[in-house]
Amino acid sequence: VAETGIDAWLRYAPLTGSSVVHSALPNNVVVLNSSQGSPVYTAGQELHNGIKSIFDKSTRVCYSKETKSALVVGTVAEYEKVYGALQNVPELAPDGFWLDTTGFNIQIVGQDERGALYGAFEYLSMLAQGNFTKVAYATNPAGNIRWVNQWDNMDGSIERGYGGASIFFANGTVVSDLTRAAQYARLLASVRINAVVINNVNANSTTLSAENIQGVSRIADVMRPYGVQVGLSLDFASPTEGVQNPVVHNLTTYDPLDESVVQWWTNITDNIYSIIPDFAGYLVKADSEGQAGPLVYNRTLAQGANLFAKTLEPYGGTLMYRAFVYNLLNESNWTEDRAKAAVDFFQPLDGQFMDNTVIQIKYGPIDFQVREPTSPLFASLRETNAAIELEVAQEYLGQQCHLVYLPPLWKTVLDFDLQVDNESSVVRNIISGQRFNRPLGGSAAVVNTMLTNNVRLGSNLAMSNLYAYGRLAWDATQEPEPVLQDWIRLTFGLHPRILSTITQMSMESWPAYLNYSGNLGIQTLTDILYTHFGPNPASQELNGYGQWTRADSLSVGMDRTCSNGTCYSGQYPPKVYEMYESIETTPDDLILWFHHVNWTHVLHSGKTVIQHFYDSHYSGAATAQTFVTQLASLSGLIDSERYNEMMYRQLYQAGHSIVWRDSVNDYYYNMTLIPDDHGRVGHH
Ligand code: GCW
Repeated sequence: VAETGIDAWLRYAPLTGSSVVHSALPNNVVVLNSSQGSPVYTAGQELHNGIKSIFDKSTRVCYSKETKSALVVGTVAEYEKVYGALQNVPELAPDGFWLDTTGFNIQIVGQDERGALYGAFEYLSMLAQGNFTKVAYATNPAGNIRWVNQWDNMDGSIERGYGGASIFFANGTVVSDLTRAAQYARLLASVRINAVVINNVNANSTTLSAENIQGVSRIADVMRPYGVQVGLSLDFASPTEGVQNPVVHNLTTYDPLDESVVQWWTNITDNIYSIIPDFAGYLVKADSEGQAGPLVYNRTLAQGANLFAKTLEPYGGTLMYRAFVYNLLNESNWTEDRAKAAVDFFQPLDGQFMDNTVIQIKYGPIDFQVREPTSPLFASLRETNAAIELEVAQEYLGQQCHLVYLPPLWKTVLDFDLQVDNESSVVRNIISGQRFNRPLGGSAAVVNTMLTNNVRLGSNLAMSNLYAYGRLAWDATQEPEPVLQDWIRLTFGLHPRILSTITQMSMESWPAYLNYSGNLGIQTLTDILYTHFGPNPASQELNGYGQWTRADSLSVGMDRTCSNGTCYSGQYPPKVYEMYESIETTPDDLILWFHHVNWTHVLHSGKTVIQHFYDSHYSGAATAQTFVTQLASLSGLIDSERYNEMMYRQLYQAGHSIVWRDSVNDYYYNMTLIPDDHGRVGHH
């Protein structure tokens, strides 16, 4: 029982009434040319174990050609060596695979070993969902970067505190029991994530000690069988911080153009690759929120990035360099705007980054808010690789105490057309590398995996976000709802009431959270000074963080127009700029992001801004109340361990949504003294 649920969506629960299908499945699994511990070997084990678990059917796993009908898994090269040329298989990209269940043998063939493993997981996902249709198709990833970022600290804590204890680190070193790390890699591989950056972007140079690199190598060892590579976040100032590693000695500078600094990082990178030959690369947060960086030495961000990219290049390693760079600002200046920072810093450097470098861009220009416009930086880098940064960890979005299924939010950005040069420039086609013909690109997501205490991400329902993240990183054209429904069936079984209920709750959850937190593009209105949890609209103002709403008794919103404001709108290509510059064509849901208006301004919807606030806070909180009754309708259909954990959180969300509703409504009522048309606000 202690392990219940660690398998998350890989439970492979027994399917009842499937004996017909069971006997139609081959008795043999043929695993082509695999050594123990390789992804293809893992694929064979997964197929054997999954089929055993779903159908109670024992297959025989063998490692050479079978004359009897078999489930054959391997790479294209091995398959063709053993069985001859594959027919009708479209071109496969790295990590892509071909799945054909129509013939004498079931073919699961990867372009590489990782692709073969992904194909095995895909086939098992079909079987586990009771989907026995005959299929024959190839699938390739939309981007080669499909990474997750852990914000784990060396002391075992996780950035911002709510994520529980790290599964990688404790007391300054890598933990000795890496069972959880391996289980995590298995989950990630099943949704085709190919790398994990294991330490916080607010990095600590002690990660680079000889002892810790050995520890990182042990993590890489347990993840390798799943085709998941390991990467590290770097502290830019490491050369001056006394790193305990005989390959380097302490310097008095970390200037990226200083020869001794270049040598320092070269030694570190060489050392890492000598121990971890398939190391993924580095992630760097520099010159941001107190982190050191090249600007300290008047060097450009590109010069800072290239310092690392050069050392990685001989090994095929990737540098992810974060665009999250901004300065504290002065609120009394009407035209200062943190939202402009990323383009201001990075656009002038377009073309100066090396080809193994990817600029990792948060989806919106501020910081993982409940709704933001698409970061204009995606339109500004044409000669530089780009990836989107999402956040599974729900930092500002209820921290997994609230159900918020995030893909509908992510899709507002992934599907947004930036119309660069008046040509279709949808974000998902920019990050895939397709739009600007870039060699690298993709997605990264911040994940606070808490695989301890028998609860993942601290919440069973929150796991849908990790699952869907992987699915969308592979193919962002997919819709949030069918992806969610795969997850529901894999996690909770095939009962139709479970499917419809959890679908409805999840699909209603982001709009509900949006409604009872920050509407109309005003941002989340959560506390931004301390906890990033719970309502605190006042915290947006009177500080340099630049998340201002500029609310007063008469009016609200950031004027980001070029005609009268910060001219953030001017960072978009012409068509998008025109839409946001004009109040007439700005959609209601971003009106306060782009315009400063009276509280009595009438929206396209016909409501005033203040009445929209009052109403949506009531309707959002009302929806959250229904999550309790919806979930209650599943009592007895889900094991009590998971049901109780979910109900505990839904009761919390129901109560906390009312706290949100009343805090925000009262705050603005007290500020404006404008009565609610329905008489609910301001009378208690
Ligand atoms: O939102 C902010 C968080 C920081 C985080 C930072 C970042 C890792 O408050 O905790 O630091 O974003 O993304 O770098």
